[in-house]
Amino acid sequence: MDTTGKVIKCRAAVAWEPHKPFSIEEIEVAPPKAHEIRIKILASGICRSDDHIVKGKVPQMNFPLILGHEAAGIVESVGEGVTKIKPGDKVIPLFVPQCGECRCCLDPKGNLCYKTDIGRYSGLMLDGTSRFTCKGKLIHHYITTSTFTEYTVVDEVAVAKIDDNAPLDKVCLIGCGFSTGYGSAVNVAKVHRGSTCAVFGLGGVGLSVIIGCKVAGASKIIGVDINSDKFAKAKEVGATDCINPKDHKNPIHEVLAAMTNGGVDYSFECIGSTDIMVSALKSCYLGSGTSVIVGVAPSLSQVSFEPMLLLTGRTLKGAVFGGWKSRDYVPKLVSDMLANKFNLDGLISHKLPLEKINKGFEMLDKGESIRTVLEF
Ligand code: PAD
Ligand code: ZN
Ligand code: ZN
Repeated sequence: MDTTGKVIKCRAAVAWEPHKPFSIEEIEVAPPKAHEIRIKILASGICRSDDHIVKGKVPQMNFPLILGHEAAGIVESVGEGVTKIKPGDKVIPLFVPQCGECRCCLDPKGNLCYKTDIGRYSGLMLDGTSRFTCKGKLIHHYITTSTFTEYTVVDEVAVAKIDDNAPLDKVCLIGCGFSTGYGSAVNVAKVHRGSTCAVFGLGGVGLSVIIGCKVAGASKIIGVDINSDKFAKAKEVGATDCINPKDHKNPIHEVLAAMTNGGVDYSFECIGSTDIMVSALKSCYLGSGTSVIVGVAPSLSQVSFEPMLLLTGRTLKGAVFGGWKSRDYVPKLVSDMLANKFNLDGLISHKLPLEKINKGFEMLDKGESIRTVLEF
C-alpha cells in the first residue's frame, strides 16, 4: 500500500516522563513537510546518551518524547524540495545535522551545526512543530532523530544517504557510538603512530576509541574500567592492557604514569564523569599530552582542575560525534566499513525486538551489554 502523503500508524517506544520505563504505543506519524524525510527505521542501537535522558540528567528536555539517535533505515517518502534523497534509499539519521550554510558548517575545522537541537532541546522539527502524536497528545522529537519508532520524520539536513549494500543492523552504530569513539581518536586527538593511549570507560564508545587508536597505529592502548568483565572485549578490539582502578591503591593517573614513562600521549574520557575527566587530564604526560572529553556529564555540572595541568603543556579537548561533519563523512564511514577498514561486530553484544527495549536499557545499566541493537 502506498503511504505517501498519508498519516502512518505504527509502533513506537514512548518515554512519557523521566524515571519511567518506555511504553510501546501505537502512534501517528504525519507525512514529511517541505525539506523533510520520512524513514522506516529498521535497526536502532541503545546508547548511554538515551539513558541520560531517561534518568533526568538533562532537565531541560521536553517530555513526552521518542528517544533513539543511533539508527539506520529506508526512506518511505520525501517532502517537497528534497532532491538528493528518494524513497527506497538507505539512510542514517544524524543527531548533529550539517546544513552546509551556518558558521560552523562553513568552517572546515568544526563539526557542529547551528541547526542542531543539542543544547536547545526544543524537541521539534526545524519548523517548530512535531510529526508525532499518541492518544491525542503531541509527542516530542529528540535531537533531530527519534528512532525508537517504526517510522520517524527528520529534516533533510539531518539525513545521510548511505551505500545500498550496507547491512543496516550494523551500520546503525555509525549513527552515534562508533563514529563518536573512532573520530575522537583519529580526528579530535589525531592519535599518531607509535603513541600511547588511555581509554576510560569500555562501553560502545570507549571500544570505538580503541578501534580508532589501533587504526591510527598507537603502540600501547590501555583500557580503564571499574568493571573487569569489559576487558576481554576491549582486548579483542585492540587494547594492549586493561586496568581496573579498584585493583590499585594509587590514583589511576599514577598507575598509568608508571606504565608509560610518565604519562600517555592521549587520554579519552568515555564515561561522562567530571571526576574522571580530571583523572584523564592528569594521565597525560607533562609536556604535550592531549585529553579528549567524549562522555556527556549531567547538564549544568562543572569540572575543576589546577590550571598548571594546562600550563605545563597538556591540551584538553572535546567534541560531539567524533568531530565528523555528519553528512559528508557518514557515507564515507559506511564505505570504509564495507571495505573492512574496521569491524563493528565486536560492539554489538545483543539484538532485541523493539518490544524488549526496557530489557535493553536494564542490561546497559547492569554493565551486561555493550550495544543492544533493536530490530524492527
Ligand atoms: P556505557 O555505559 O556503555 O559505558 C561506560 C563504561 O564506563 C562502562 O563500561 C562502565 O563500567 C564504565 N565506568 C563507569 N564509571 C567508571 C569509573 N568511575 N571509572 C572507570 N570506568 C567507569 O556508555 P557508552 O559507551 O554508550 O557512552 C559513554 C559516554 O559517552 C556516555 O556519557 C555517553 O553519553 C557519551 C556519548 N557521547 C557522545 C558524543 O557525541 N560526545 C556520543 C555518544 C555517547
Ligand atoms: Zn549516542
Ligand atoms: Zn550548519
